Amino acid sequence: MGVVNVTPDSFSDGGLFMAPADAIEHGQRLVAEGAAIVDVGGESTRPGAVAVDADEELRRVVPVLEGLAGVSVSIDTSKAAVARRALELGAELVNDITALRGDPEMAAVVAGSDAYVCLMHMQGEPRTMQAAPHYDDVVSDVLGFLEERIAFAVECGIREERICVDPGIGFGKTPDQNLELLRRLDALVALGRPVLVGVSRKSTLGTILGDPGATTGTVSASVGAAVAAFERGAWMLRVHDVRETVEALAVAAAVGRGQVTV
Ligand code: HH2
Repeated sequence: MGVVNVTPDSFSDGGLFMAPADAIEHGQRLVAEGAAIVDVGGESTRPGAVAVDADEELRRVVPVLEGLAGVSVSIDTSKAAVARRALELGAELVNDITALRGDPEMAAVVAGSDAYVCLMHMQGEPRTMQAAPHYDDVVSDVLGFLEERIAFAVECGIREERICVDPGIGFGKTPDQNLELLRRLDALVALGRPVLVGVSRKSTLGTILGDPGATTGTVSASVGAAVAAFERGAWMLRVHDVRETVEALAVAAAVGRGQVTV
């Protein structure tokens, strides 16, 4: 999954793709580099980010979704109005970092479509989530949350085979908690739903490399994390640097098979 952030303030690429033409070209490039789907988002969720309203989010993403007609697209939003419009424009997946908790109408919008949905774990909300994250056991807590959100989604009429889950790396978690979630990803895989992991360029990677105040991580560190997640059963990786990740995963997969070709 390649990331297309149509935002002025995303943590690693804010402002680079605010012009629709630039965002569209970027999305097409990510597909050419091997992305199976591109995740278009109009609101940053980095720690401390300022919320935007639905009109502004629509203004940012609609021209990009129109320009990416024919490309597999996911919409990164927690607003039902944005998801509804994106689905009309052909989006195949609703990537909701609030796991259907942010907008009371979101579950019905997804249920009324044929779309896939990604349910992500987040403790707190973006503005304050990194203040003092606390868990009894981060893996069991995230697992319990995702089980509850899957049950809620199914109750709302979303078919279980349309649901994927995400541990929400960096969303209300310390670097050690993020690493524990990646290390024990098999516990999430055991839920029986595909697991999406987004660790690309995140600050935990910079912390591992020795900068306690890091706000981002390098491309190489992101690729290392993607391979580690893949080896522990991640089904999709949400990444900014598609070519590098696809090449690394192709090698990791070939080693897993013991054969060059499938
Ligand atoms: N991470 C970000 C945004 N959306 N969605 C899922 N499912 N999983 C993630 O880990 C995830 C996500 C944050 O990354 P980015 O979009 O690059 O930054 P920002 O939120 O600042 O726009």
